[in-house]
Amino acid sequence: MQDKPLITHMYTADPSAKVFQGRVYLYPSHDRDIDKDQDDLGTQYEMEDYHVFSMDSIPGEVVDHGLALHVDQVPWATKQMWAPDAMEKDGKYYLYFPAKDKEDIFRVGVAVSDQPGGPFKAEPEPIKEMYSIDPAVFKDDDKSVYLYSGGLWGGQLENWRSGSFNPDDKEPGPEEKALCPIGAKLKDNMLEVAHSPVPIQILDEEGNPLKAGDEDRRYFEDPWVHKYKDLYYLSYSTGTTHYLVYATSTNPLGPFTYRGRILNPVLGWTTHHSIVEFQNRWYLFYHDCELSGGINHKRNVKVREFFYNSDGSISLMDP
Ligand code: FUB
Repeated sequence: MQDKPLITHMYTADPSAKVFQGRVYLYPSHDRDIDKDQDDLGTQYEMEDYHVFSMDSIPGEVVDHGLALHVDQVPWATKQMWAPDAMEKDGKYYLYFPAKDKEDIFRVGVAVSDQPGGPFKAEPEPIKEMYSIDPAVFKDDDKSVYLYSGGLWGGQLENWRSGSFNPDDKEPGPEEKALCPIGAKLKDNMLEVAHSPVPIQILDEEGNPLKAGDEDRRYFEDPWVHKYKDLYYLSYSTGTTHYLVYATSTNPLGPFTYRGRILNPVLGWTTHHSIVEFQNRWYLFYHDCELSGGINHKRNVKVREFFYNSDGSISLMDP
């Protein structure tokens, strides 16, 4: 049976799912219903605000909690409020989001609320040392929280190869080591990283780093970390080849070993997801462009239950 769009009164994408207060909360991008030419830098993704959604069961009614944060409420940001994620600590909720600053550089910001549905109040400055797009937050069993980010092309990950932002830094050549997402533990205040972000290495089955030319497997964007039976899973999008794939590790900051594909390409260029356990079942949230008939910047989120194999592997799904 084909999955159905979960939200139909607006376009939504990049669904980060988290369980708070017994409900599953969705933190998606809010795609705008505007006409735009497409380019490789993603200027068509001109989003300017976030709405948060929640459900008490899957399937179930999806509640729209209204405007959670608008770019005009973020002192340092100017445009492109792309894929966010959220985390709870001590009864407060933290929304992590990327946006371009006044110099057109993607930074990662954080905004705080007393409620998982918002509204959120943005910190005056972006998180120091974090950069690029697609922040994802993972809380380990010992309550340590890790923040990941990174996306190629419009996400500017390759522009940081020399250690600071340089628009002339390019992707590595096909035989060179692929670029990796970055990750860092957060301080207890949830507003700062506890150390400089490190590259999250992704290795092949022989222990060699994936190469940039290995486009079926190498990292492009959309990092997501979850834990299943003591193993950490890093899942991500391969971008140009449009797969969702995963790698596993015994450490939340890696190195991870590539394991396989999770989802075949969807209708639309981007593929972006999250994985969450809710009411003792595991779900994959993802998006496609069904509602718009395939317009890349007008997407809709979907959900699918999945099952682990006995060896902890995840079988390939078709959208
Ligand atoms: O929604 C804008 C961008 O498209 C996201 O940041 C990427 O992951 C891709 O889904």
